Amino acid sequence: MGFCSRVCKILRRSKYVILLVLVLSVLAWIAIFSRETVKSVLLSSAIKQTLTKGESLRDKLNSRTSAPNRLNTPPQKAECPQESPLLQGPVKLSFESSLKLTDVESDNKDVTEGEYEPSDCTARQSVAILIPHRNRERHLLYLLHHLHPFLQRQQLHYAVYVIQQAGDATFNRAKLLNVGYLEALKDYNWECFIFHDVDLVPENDHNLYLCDKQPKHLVVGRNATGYKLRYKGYFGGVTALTKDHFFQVNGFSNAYWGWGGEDDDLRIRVELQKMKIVRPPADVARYTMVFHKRDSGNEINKDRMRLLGRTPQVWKKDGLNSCSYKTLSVERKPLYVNVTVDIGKPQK
Ligand code: UDH
Ligand code: MN
Repeated sequence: MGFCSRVCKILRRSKYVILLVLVLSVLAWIAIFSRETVKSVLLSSAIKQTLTKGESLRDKLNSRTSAPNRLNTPPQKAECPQESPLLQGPVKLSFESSLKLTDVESDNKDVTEGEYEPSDCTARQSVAILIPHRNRERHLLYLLHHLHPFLQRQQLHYAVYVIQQAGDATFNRAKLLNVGYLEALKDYNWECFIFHDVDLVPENDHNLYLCDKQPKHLVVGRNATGYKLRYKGYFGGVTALTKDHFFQVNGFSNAYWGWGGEDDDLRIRVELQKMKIVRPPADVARYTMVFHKRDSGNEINKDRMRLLGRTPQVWKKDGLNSCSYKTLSVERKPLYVNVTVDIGKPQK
């Protein structure tokens, strides 16, 4: 018997065993392969989930942009339309002495800790509203009552910050607004800031609380001035500057204690940067100022003309980068974030 026939005999005898081994190994391969496939499908969906989670977290914390496509994932909601379908135009304002904070809170259930975002579309901008404040509770109530629905009709993602000057030293509107900017940015990367007097209530929701390419002045007219611009170059009351505009001019000066001048100082800073102030049409940029007398602690700043003269020389070192303050509390109330701050007092 030759070598071949012996081998052939063995092979013939064990052919069923070999066949069995072959079939089993094929089955084993199929099993292993399909487990790997299931595993990899599960894994990739887990990664995807983590990424989306990370993305929304980062969004929340820092890097929301108005760009529709973030991290190459399709946006969850379509961007809100260029013009909100909810706008009403001129609205009738009411200032009822019976109005209570709890009423305004229950009218605005979709606002949490002062923040709101449309549920059915992605807002075109994220806007922080900064209100300098001391001892004007009634005005604040009227403003919140009108402003929350107004901003919601504009389909904005926004939050309201009230920056409360502690103590009874002379009032400093500009420094409070610098503090508001710095504190609000700790919460979220707001791209647009509205610097807003507490007593000015907008009359027409086509006056958009959005930032433009250039700094925007929103108070062309008010009841108290016959709806005319107070003077050429007036840049007070309510203004809208992007995060970058405001950073570029080093914010407001911290040196204006008492009434007047700080808004003109900001205009000078803006002009020094070759930016151009824009305004909405006069029939839209209308406000009602709740009547008030001059507050004690906010007397006319007699030094303001001198200060305005030195703005071109000092703006780089007097502003956001030199704004020293002590935050006493940050209270997250239903309709606004209340930042109470010690900003010191004027130097002699
Ligand atoms: N503010 C306070 N508390 C104060 C002072 C000022 O909250 O004690 C804030 C508030 O947001 C106010 C803003 O700073 O809207 C500007 O101050 P203002 O309203 O006193 O300034 P305005 O130019 O008034 O409106 C000037 C004096 C009023 C004279 C009245 C005579 N008709
Ligand atoms: Mn006022």
